[in-house]
Amino acid sequence: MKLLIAEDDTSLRNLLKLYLSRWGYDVIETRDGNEAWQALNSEDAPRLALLDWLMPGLNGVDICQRVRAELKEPYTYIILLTGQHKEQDIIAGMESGADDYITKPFKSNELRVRLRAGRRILELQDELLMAREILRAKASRDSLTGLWNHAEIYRILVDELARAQRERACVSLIMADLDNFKMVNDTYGHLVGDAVLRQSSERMLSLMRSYDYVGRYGGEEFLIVMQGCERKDAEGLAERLRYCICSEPMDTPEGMIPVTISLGLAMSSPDNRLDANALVKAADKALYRAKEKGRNRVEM
Ligand code: GH3
Ligand code: MG
Ligand code: MG
Ligand code: MG
Ligand code: MG
Repeated sequence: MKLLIAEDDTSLRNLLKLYLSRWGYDVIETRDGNEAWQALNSEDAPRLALLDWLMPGLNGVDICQRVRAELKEPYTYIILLTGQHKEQDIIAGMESGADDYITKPFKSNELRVRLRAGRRILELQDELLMAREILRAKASRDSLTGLWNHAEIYRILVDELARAQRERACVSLIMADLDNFKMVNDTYGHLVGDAVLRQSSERMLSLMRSYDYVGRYGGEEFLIVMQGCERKDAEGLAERLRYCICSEPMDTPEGMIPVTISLGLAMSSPDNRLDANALVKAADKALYRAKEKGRNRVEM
């Protein structure tokens, strides 16, 4: 693990380096506060720091304050190692944002275990950050299909519309809904219905370009957000989506089940800007027409 030392006293710095290297740390030496701050504020900075208080440039307490104010994540664990040993010094040092405080002359065994305690804190923080990442990723996905969920696909649509407006571009939206899906459930049961939903999602995903988005908007209803102005591109994709569902029956535990899908297409363009709500409504209307006209078709 990388560890930063900031110490202006050369012999003490060398002694520290000797110990720390022996304990397995990858030591970064700095001689003054400005150098130390730069190292802590760099790419891939050390997350464990052993700071002297009195040294040229920024002092150890200044650095603590600056780290806490400006470097939020990942956390930097700071130990002040200083000759200032009065009670009010310790209080001021800890209040500046230090995690621990050791007075000189230091005892090497004590330093070793205090550093180990710091590493434990950093490991816990890493676990928390990872858990938060996983939760975030999960919170935006539909658990059955792995597609973007209702809230996320709507958020994506809002973002894409804002971007399209800045870039004077278009956004196309497809609302798609499996046909007579209630009958699949009623005939084969809910689990088979779920299998059909998963397989339909997989097929649709396999057609998507990297910059298109497909989300599960409701039960058996999907939203597909596409960039681009070409009506025939959007219609082409909608038609391919329709075809990928009906071309082969779904493979389920209850056998092969034929399924079809209806799709409604709407577009927001520089000549006719729609907001997310209006665009969803327009796609929904088009979908309704596709249902009325007999299902398994695209309308716009
Ligand atoms: P239409 O062609 O007009 O869309 O008819 P439909 O039967 O597909 O539409 P309807 O709205 O009448 O029924 C939708 C069905 O989708 C009813 C509901 O039980 C089912 N459904 C919704 N979510 C899920 C799900 O997560 N799993 C399963 N298995 N079924 C679901
Ligand atoms: Mg000093
Ligand atoms: Mg319906
Ligand atoms: Mg349906
Ligand atoms: Mg529906």
